[in-house]
Amino acid sequence: MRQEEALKIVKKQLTDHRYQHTLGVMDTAVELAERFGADVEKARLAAIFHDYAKFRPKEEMKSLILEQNLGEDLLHYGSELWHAPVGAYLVKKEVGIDDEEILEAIRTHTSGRIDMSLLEKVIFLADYIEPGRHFPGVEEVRETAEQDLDEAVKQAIMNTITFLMRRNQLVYPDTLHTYNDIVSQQGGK
Ligand code: DGI
Ligand code: FE
Ligand code: FE
Repeated sequence: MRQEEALKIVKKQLTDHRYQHTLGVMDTAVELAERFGADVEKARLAAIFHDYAKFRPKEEMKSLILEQNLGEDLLHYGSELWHAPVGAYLVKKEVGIDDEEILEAIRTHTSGRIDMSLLEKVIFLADYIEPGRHFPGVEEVRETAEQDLDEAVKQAIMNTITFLMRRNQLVYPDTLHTYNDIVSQQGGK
């Protein structure tokens, strides 16, 4: 699918602010894919559709998670997590994208997971560092992303876990697994 067609489809699902974020994620994902050798066209499409389900009503997302077996355990954690797996499901069903690597990158873009592919890391990181993001610590992650993809993903996930803990929010196990997986690959114990 071409960029213009994909953007036209996703624009209808999003607020203007979220559409601008999506454009930022797209440009950043393309840049990261080029830098680290991921498939640029897959990165572009995954980025365009990563937040496709962001504005679906919670009840709809809940029903889809249960009926389509998207991971019932998600319902015990923050609803902010739900749009990622629901997005992967709807992008396949409503948009007709059936590339499993793209769908998986959409599915894991919020929490990450163990053994993330290069494409998944690119999308996860692009979502965190796109130019419209202004979290504390994002500038350090942007600098790390100039050279070390895994280290940048680790820094982003550390920031997210810290943010959640400070707000007394539950940390989804996959979020912790992402952190542990990278640290153990780096030789940590
Ligand atoms: O959809 P975006 O805002 O672009 O970004 P995102 O998909 O990374 O979602 C960010 C939100 O997800 C933010 O409110 C924090 C939340 N989140 C990320 N990991 C976890 C989480 N919420 C909970 N409860 N647990 C997590 O592990
Ligand atoms: Fe998201
Ligand atoms: Fe996003």
